[in-house]
Amino acid sequence: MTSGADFYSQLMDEDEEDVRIPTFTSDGLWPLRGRTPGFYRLATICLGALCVILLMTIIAVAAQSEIKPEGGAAVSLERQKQTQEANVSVLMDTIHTLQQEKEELLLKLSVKTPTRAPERKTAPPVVCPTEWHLFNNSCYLISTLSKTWSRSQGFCQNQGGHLAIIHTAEEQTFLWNLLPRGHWNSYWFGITDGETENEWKWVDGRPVVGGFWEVGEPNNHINEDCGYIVKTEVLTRVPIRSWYDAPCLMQLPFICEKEPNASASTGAPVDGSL
Ligand SMILES: *[C@@H]1O[C@H](CO)[C@@H](O)[C@H](O)[C@H]1NC(C)=O
Ligand SMILES: *[C@@H]1O[C@H](CO)[C@@H](O)[C@H](O)[C@H]1NC(C)=O
Ligand SMILES: *[C@@H]1O[C@H](CO)[C@@H](O)[C@H](O)[C@H]1NC(C)=O
Ligand SMILES: [Ca+2]
Repeated sequence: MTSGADFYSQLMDEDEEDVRIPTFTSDGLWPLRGRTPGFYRLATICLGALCVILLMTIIAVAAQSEIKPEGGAAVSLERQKQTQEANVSVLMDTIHTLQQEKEELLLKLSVKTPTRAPERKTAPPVVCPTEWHLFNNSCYLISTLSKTWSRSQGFCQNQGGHLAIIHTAEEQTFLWNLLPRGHWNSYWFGITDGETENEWKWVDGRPVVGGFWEVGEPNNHINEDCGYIVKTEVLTRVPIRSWYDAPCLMQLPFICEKEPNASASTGAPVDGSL
């Protein structure tokens, strides 16, 4: 290995053998002698090369120092990735579990929904059984059978109701409109003065106030203790003057009334003393 001074002296010797130029001094610090343009070029190249080597070394070192922490980061990144993967699988399990729970809940809901529907308080009260007609939250049946007044009441009670109790003109008109016209179509409803003559009472025991009697009725013409509604072919007849009294043992069709949710009793015999 040659020192810098030897290197330069060699260069100088070589230069002296080439083109000789006059020696001169500039500031006396560095005696310059026999310097040629070739020498300067070589020196520049060498210095440049040194600089390049130095630069490369610096870059290499810098790169090394950069790679090292990067390598460490890579390891921690790998660990992080593993943790995240573990976490992801845990999350996937959780999602799977939640989805299963959701499906179970949806299943329960779909099972509950149809059973819940009939439990609603709004729908059933406005629904009457087949053949029964709804008016003002009551159900009415116009019978096709003919019975005595007492047996008619028994039949209605077996259906969970009673012979019709008519308090308003609207109710009276509604029922009248359900009845077919005929020669003397008559239907028992829920009034009687069987206990005390001319003291008319509803089947619930309450007294009849007013009512929709035909003019001149009730007259107890032939011991008539039960009330019926008459609808004939005569179109001038009106529902609010259609009540008559009649003998309770007559076999007639009748009008039952019950609450929309009342259920028919089973097995109870249709009975009556009349
Ligand atoms: C993984 O989950 C744990 C908690 O369960 C949390 O502390 C950690 O930061 C999570 N790791 C990643 C990489 O998300
Ligand atoms: C409907 O029923 C209620 C309760 O029974 C009664 O107070 C009301 O007068 C009735 N309305 C008609 C139009 O019949
Ligand atoms: C009708 O329903 C009401 C309330 O739900 C109840 O109190 C009443 O007893 C029911 N009537 C009949 C005849 O079942
Ligand atoms: Ca009478």
